[in-house]
Amino acid sequence: MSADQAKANIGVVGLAVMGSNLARNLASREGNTVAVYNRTYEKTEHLLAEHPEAEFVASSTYEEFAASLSTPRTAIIMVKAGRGTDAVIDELVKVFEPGDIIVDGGNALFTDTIRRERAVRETGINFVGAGISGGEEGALLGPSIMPGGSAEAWETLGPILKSIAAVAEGEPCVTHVGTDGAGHFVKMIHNGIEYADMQLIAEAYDLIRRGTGKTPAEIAEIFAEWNRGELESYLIEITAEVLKQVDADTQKPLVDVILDQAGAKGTGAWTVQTALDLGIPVSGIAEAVFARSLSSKPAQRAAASDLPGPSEAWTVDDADAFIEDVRLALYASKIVAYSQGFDEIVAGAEQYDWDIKKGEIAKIWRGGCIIRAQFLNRITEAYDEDPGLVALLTAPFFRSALEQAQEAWRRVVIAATRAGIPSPAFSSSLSYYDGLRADRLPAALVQGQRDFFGAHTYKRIDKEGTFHTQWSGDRTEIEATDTH
Ligand code: NBP
Repeated sequence: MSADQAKANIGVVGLAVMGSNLARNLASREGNTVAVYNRTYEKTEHLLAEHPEAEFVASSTYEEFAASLSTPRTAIIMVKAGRGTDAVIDELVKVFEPGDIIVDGGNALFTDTIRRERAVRETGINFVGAGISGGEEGALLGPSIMPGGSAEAWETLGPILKSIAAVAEGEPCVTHVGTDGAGHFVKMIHNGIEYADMQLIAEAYDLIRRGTGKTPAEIAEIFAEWNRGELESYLIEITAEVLKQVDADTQKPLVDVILDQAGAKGTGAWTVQTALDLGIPVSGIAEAVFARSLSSKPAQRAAASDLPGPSEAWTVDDADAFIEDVRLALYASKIVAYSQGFDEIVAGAEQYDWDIKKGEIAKIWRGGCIIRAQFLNRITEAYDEDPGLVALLTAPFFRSALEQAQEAWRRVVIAATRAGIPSPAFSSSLSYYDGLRADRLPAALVQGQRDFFGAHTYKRIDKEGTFHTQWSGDRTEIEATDTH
């Protein structure tokens, strides 16, 4: 940076695909001058050469970078999550001053963000963990942004983030989610729901293809049609594009040439691990994570490939009716995935003492992120009508959607089971729905078993208190308090 360059009002550290696009997005907004820094300076030079119009203020050291920013300094870190983030924070803390703001826009685990926020706060510097969704296109044109951190930091940061966020129905897709790790927590849940949504769409495609014999290009048309209805969403839209694609080398549908082993970067697994700790059943998300794991076990799949399946071949009698059933099953299972995701948000907010507005979260996911969908408006309405809603799927709108879909949903799961077609997300979502609505669950028997082998006690439906049966001998029941 030369001495005569203007001071920048915002900085970006980390100029790989996300950081450079976010820096360009910031630079394109009125009134912003953007300072940039990358560990490997060649990347900075490359960005400057490619985008002179952005008028970046570049630095090759952290000291220069800090000096290039007006105070209070604000810098967004966009580096590989984990050790890279810690390394950059350590450097920034040395050159920043109390009142400055460090934002981590990477995909950090929320518990790391809680730890980092606590440590940085001791220096008087504000630390904000902000989930940023939407991939490289979102970073450039407008992402959905989920910032945590203090209310004081949000005051400075809010206007800047609002200026670069996606806009949905006239509203910027950013809100102050809650303190410390709340933003990264909500981003994690976003990604978990994304896993479930993608798996459900994949199952729908597989069932239609195998049940009706339609080609990927024909199924692309079906998805394009669905995208004009209640399933309208980015993921349905891009699914139609992917299915339409023909491989230039083989002239086959590209989807038939792609190796059927799905990768994962870990945020889906975090969602499930956290849900296990919080005791929240996110079965749709978990099955989506496990389906990717199963797909990526070629040795086991090869060894099991000659295990028997159903003896009869399967085709559906009425293709149009079956496709409509699959659409309804997809919609119902999607409602379950979102309901489970929001359950986890509620449990996380309770556990970590965050005041998270569920309706606001659904609103900021309407644009700029991978799970953007029409459907999110219905979620906002549901929480606006009843902020204490105990389960999203019981809200009037979703209740009636499930009522309309449930028979079709069952037909699809039955057909898939008979035909030996894996549909883990469809079927686990239906089981969850049936479990939740059941008058009585076999959990009573589980309690009996637990009491039998471990004297874990049980409660009764007809009396207050805690009980234990003496399973050997005369099998009498005693109030558990008497056993102590
Ligand atoms: P990467 O995750 O590939 O990280 C590369 C960047 O990290 C480079 O700038 C690299 O500097 C820097 N870096 C590393 Br690696 N270790 C460092 C260290 N010890 N000190 C300083 N810098 C270090 O970049 P990305 O794909 O642009 O993603 C950035 C963040 O955004 C990640 O946390 C990612 O999870 C998140 N995110 C990505 C997407 C997406 O679609 N890609 C979407 C949403 C969020 P170098 O040039 O010197 O190696």
